[in-house]
Amino acid sequence: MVSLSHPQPLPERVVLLAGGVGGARLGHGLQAILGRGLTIVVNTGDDLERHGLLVSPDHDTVMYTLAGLDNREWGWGLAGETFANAEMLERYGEETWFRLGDRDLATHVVRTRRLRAGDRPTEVALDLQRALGVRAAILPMADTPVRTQVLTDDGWLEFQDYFVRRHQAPDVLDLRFEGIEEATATPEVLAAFEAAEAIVIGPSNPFVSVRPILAVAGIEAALQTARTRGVPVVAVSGIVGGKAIKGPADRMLRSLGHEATALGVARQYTGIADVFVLDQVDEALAPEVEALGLNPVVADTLMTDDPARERAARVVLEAAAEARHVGRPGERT
Ligand code: FO1
Repeated sequence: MVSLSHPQPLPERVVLLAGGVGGARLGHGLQAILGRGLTIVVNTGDDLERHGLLVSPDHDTVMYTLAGLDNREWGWGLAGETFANAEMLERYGEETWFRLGDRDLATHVVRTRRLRAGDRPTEVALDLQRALGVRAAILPMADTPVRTQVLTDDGWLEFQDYFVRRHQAPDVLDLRFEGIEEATATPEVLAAFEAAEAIVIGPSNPFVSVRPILAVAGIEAALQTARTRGVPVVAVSGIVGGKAIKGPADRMLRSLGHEATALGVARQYTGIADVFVLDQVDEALAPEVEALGLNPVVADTLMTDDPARERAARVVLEAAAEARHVGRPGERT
């Protein structure tokens, strides 16, 4: 058990691995404390093309959240969004099951124009973020396309077809990341890991948000190299009381043969994380998390509003500071 007895100086340069909503909320709390010291490596496996435009849902969810523009009701998209364009697209017979709001559309128009002009996705992403006043850096996990697909009884489905169009109804029996063989960590991602004083794995889905990031050539190696340098890796459970805060992670854990608990998530991070933050409702699981070789930290992890986001972020940073202090990380587990 990590005792938060005497406060250690908090890490100032932090890398957060994030998927959608859960990772975005923790990132928002971390940015409030770290500002430009925060770099978020975001999953791009959920990306898709709609109406000829490239949409990057996890990146955009994180960007809007860190810009303070996020739609708090849905967890994705923009606050105050309207859908006049979607209504017109429907009149033309376009499929609008993946609904692009009028303001959100500007993001995809600018992104697509610049990609067609030959700009790198990372440069485009950083410019979009700066325009919205985001202080952290949100880096795509790779600059080449990766597309997550899930195997169901209806065969292999593109991620958003499964997630949105079919409302996550089918059980997920397997995963694959199309294009992952060609994907390599960008110079910006590698530089962020080299400079990191702590690495955080957000409360995102371990399979479709975190695993694609770690599958990009060079990223898991960069994480492990940082660990041997004494940089702690702190993972946060997205499963609380056996339920996913948002999305299908609990069902996916079960359908992929794991237990849908914080312990089931912790098992995904053995050999990767040094500390595992679980919610107070799951306190009884702490000894079993410790038995996996992860230092359990029990805290209130529900990020219902901005102060809660910052509180959760501070817990994570204090746990990292403590872990770095006791020289825990880097021990070959
Ligand atoms: N989620 C939905 O459930 N329905 C939608 O129509 C939808 C549209 C959408 C448009 C842009 C965007 O960035 C995200 C959008 N999402 C929608 C959420 C998205 O499917 C998820 O946030 C991520 O892919 C999961 O991390």
